[in-house]
Amino acid sequence: MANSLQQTTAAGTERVEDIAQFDVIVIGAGVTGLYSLYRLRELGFSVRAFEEGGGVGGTWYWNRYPGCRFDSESYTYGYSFSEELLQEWDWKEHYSGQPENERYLNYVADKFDLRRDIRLNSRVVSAVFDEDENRWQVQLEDGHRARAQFLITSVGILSAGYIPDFEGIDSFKGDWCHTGRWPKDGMDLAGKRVGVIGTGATGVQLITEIAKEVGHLTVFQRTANYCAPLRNSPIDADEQREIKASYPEIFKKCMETPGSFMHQFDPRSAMEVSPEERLEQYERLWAEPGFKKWLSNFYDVMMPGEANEDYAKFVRNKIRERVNDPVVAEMLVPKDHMFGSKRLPCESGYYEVFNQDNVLLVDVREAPIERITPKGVKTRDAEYELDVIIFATGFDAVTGSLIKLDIQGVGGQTLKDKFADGPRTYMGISSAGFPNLFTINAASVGNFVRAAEPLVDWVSEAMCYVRDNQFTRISATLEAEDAWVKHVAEAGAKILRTQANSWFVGANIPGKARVLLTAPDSAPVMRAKRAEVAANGYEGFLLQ
Ligand code: NA7
Repeated sequence: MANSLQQTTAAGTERVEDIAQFDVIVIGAGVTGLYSLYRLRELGFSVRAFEEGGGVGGTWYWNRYPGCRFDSESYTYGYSFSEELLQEWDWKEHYSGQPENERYLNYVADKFDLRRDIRLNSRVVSAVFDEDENRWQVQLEDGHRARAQFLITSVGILSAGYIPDFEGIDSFKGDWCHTGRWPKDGMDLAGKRVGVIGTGATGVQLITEIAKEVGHLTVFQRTANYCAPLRNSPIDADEQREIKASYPEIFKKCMETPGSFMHQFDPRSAMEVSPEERLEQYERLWAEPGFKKWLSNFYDVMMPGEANEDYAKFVRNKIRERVNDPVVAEMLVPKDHMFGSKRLPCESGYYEVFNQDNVLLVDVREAPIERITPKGVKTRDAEYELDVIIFATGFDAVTGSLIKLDIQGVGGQTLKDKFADGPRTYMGISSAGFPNLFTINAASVGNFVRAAEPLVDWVSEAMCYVRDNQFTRISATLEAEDAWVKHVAEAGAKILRTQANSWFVGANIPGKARVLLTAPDSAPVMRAKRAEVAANGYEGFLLQ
């Protein structure tokens, strides 16, 4: 019996029939997991969600570091499936903060009575496909098991935290943490000597906020980022009414754009217009909130080439204008990667932090961190004494959280082995040899909720198709998978996101294969492709 699970375990012999059985197991109760649970239940599936955290919310449960907030407009980030929910929920700020976002997802869980099918504090340690029964068996850290025909990994793309393998972390006498595991009770930073390693979107938000209370702040920066003002503000009563009245238009706009954000590119090239007109547009958009600065700008600002470099120069000068010390300013000006090739942090006073007397910027590209000592951080050039170290060092994106699940498919093949040279999937969703597994976290593109809803709808319909046609298995064919992997490499090579060393291509993790981890195509193209696949009887999938 190849790979079938005889239930002789360390705990004794357990009959398969005694293990909890479901139609679908969903791993993760964040934005995508909650909607998967809702949708699949509506379609008559029995579902159980396992969530590692002590509460629902995923990203918005774990990332409770000071300053954590949306960088896309709050009202584009909510679920669209319930008009009642849309009308009931008042987003308080244009770019809502983590506490409110976590409250929102808890509100959704309560409103739709999702909690009864969610098991919290449930870390999945393995998922094994039983080839005889065509069912996945999921094992939790606490010994609990469950079986289901389908398995959905709603584990997020940025959830496996990464801390560089610095020697000596355990010898540090002060407190330390990774931003993605910020303690629920907070960290006591007031008046302390705090060091932050990392200046990505997370570091930028965190540094700006904690600079208000720490005694002294040392920022260890390896790569300067292009950051732009977020310009957040509260939503007043008139705006609230307007937002609630225009949800259909807001969502329609989002669905038409490449990343499902509500901003449309200007169809003109930056290089087609006069320098004066170009600058006028750059300045006008710079004064606006959020992503408009680049997503409503000339279309070629976000493509490798002359327009991109022209805009990069504009942003570099904006940074220089805000920092008093010209030497520090030059350290904060990015020069080694194209504008937009890394995710662009939005900030609310980040650059002014470096004008404070109690803030020190340390260039750890010039003098890398050698180790953590009992007293603090030792770089090639100096030792920095600290009471607290915060690792804002990012995530093992997309595949990291999948590999941690120890997923074993047909013939005992592990997803870890299969993904050794980068993800091998068809459209991010399915991988040959892993039947009835939907790697939904690897298939999202752009604004998360806008991407998640149609994706979950598609996967749910695929499951209905399997159920209604009495199939037992669905998985990508090897041919479809090969073609998709080739497409990701070829199309991916041409886009901005693959041009820098970032989590988009796994380049932030030493030893990880350098491959675009998401689809290279826009959200509308991906939705159209999935619709075509379904219309053609799930072309590219093997149905058994
Ligand atoms: P990011 O964007 O991956 O940023 C991680 C930061 O940590 C970045 O500045 C890294 O420098 C730095 N880092 C990583 N390893 C080291 C070592 N060994 N030494 C010094 N500095 C290091 O993660 P975030 O959490 O900020 O953002 C992730 C996403 O969350 C973001 O894109 C948004 O979509 C939300 P590097 O740039 O690699 O030189």
